Amino acid sequence: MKVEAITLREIQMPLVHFFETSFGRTYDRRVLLVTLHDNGLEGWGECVAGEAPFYSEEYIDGAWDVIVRYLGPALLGKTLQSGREVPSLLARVREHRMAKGALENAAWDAVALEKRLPLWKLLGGGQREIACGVSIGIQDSHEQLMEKIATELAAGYQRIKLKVKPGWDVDVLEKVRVRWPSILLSCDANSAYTLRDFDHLKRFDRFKLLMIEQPLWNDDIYFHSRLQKVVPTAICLDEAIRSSRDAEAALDLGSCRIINIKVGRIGGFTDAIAVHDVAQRFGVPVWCGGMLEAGIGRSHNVALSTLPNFKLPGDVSASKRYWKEDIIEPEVEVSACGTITVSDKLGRGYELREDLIEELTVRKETLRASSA
Ligand code: OSB
Ligand code: MG
Repeated sequence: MKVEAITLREIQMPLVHFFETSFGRTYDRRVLLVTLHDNGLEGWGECVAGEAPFYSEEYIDGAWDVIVRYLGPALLGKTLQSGREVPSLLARVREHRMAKGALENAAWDAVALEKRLPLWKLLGGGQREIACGVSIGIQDSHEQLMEKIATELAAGYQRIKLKVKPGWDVDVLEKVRVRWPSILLSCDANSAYTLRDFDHLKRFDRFKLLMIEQPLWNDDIYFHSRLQKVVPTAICLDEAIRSSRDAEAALDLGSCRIINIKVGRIGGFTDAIAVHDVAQRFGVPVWCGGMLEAGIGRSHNVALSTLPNFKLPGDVSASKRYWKEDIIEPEVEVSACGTITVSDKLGRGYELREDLIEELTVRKETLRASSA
């Protein structure tokens, strides 16, 4: 495809229920969508940067700005045979991985249509059923949390992940384990603990968790290796793994025994696949994380999850858990046994509801190749 123009748009979507992590509560999402245009051909990408720089340093307004000023101009006018060509075109800009990932994934989305292939096939995937878990945020009360867990288990989800932080951890996990002794259960701290908490984290062992996700600093690999040496529960890294080099360092050091792959955090499909491959080489399973995505990001996560080393249930769940109406048709749906069936359709496999997208749009800007 030739990148003749790039459209950025911000859509605003209220969450069905607020989502709270150790770094804060979100009620409404502001989602940046990008479109690459080549005549009639369009590729769409979703930037997973949050509203504020609390999960990582990226946030929607920063992503918008860096795309308009630097990343967009670096792609405009270029002819691409593959999404794999995008990272090197954007490499001059340091970091800004979520912004880069949105553009790169839009290129893959377009190339899949151009080549008349399902995106999952183009990515090298093959699993036709994706195992789904859910991530359940911190609630106002234990009762509310227990009710949510019961609802998600009844819906069929295969793994429950609880957000934890100091003060919302051992008591909560204890209660959940007493009521559901044998469910697949994990927790995610989003960097809420420090070196002083090693003994505290050791106490999580009795809850037989599948993993403890990112207990220490967002940018740390070394101290997680010290922690993993003394904590029997498997540690999973999320925030700290931004590249295949990070994955290799973490696995060499023994910092984790599981990796959460988020394509936005790593900066696009090419490098997400590279992380997947490193983990596979080490015999370490990966799973697909989520960033409260709308339908485009969600469908891209489904496609990525078809790669062979996605061996644990991901945080890729049904659209309706987050949105009254998603921007894709059909919405992402999860079966009663907690799986998503992967579509055979071309591209991302889900049509866009362009009227709804237009209705939700609060700003829009189109960048064009300067006619030379
Ligand atoms: O750490 O996995 C995380 C949402 C926002 C920021 C960070 C995280 C999350 C989630 C949501 O856990 C998972 C989902 O999209 O369902
Ligand atoms: Mg996480």
